[in-house]
Amino acid sequence: MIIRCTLSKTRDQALLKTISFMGCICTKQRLGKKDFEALASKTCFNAGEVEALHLLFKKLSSCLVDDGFISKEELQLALLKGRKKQSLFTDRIFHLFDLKHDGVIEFQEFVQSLSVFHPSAPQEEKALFAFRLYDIWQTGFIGHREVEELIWALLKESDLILPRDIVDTIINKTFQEADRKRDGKIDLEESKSGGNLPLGNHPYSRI
Ligand SMILES: [Ca+2]
Ligand SMILES: [Ca+2]
Repeated sequence: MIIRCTLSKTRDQALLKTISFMGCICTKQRLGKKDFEALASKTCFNAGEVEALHLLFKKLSSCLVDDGFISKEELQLALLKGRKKQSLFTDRIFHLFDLKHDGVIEFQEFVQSLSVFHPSAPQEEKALFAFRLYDIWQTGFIGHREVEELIWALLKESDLILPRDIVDTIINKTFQEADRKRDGKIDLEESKSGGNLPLGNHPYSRI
């Protein structure tokens, strides 16, 4: 009996290993020049840049589990210089990059999302990204509390220490400039028409 159980366990482990290996093969995309060109045509990058992003993607998506996808934990490791911890800012970035909302970032989502940070990306796209980043509770507008939470998270992750009154000044200035209707919240329309939301020099812009 003991021998049978052991044999069965070994067989199951071997089967699991095979399945997981097959899973890796199935999910990892083998991309060629045409794929890079196709993605380039939908984004602000050229085919060479998409190919370079593919190398970066392979590195990021394999840092914990080499499965062809970037998990939230892998994004955290990339953005937070190897520190594995929960972070509001990374959560928001992951949420925005995971366009299909299936819990992982695939290569197409990675390239499409990073395209927003390209210098030639339309200002409207940049404003929409920043708006969705700050609209933490997805209410369709941004309140003081959301800007405050995100700025503190951003500062913490960048190892920057700023006194509270300076952070308050940043928030107040943001609202003075963006909240044109003076109702204490920033909607998408206000955000698009030039209300710059503070993003700072967070490492996400350098990945
Ligand atoms: Ca992975
Ligand atoms: Ca996804």
